[in-house]
Amino acid sequence: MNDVTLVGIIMGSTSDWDTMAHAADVLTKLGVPHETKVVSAHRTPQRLVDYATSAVDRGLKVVIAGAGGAAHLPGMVASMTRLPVLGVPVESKALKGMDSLLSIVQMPGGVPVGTLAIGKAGAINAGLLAASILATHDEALAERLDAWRKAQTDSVAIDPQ
Ligand code: RP5
Repeated sequence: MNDVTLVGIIMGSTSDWDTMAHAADVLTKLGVPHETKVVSAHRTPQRLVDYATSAVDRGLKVVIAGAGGAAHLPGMVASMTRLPVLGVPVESKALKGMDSLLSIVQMPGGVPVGTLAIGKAGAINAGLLAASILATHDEALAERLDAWRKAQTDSVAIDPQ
């Protein structure tokens, strides 16, 4: 995409991509310029600092951060930028993502992370929520989002079988 990147989708590992790809897919469908990067809070801490502290100056408007296990990535990013940070708990093998969820959702008051559901649903909704935030100041995007929701509504069968 040639337009200025508005949403940064970051994740702690390449193993998170299968989940976080759903956020990217939603943003692609809605025509929202975005980027995807691996930024690990514990394996690449300097990359995390550089990403979070440069996000505003680079023109990003929303950050979506997905991580699993002791998922401190969203909270650490939020501590270093005033941009809205949406956290996606990635499903972990050992605890099915409950560890990721509790790590992300229980931010002490003062540094918010908007936490979504565990896994695919959370990634999809993070993409939609990022688009909703941007649509408050982008009428064309608001119309695309309305159309997306209408198509979803129209696709729901009334007959269960
Ligand atoms: C976290 O640890 C990542 O977000 C990932 O969900 C989890 C496992 O990472 P890998 O060991 O698969 O790289 O940092």
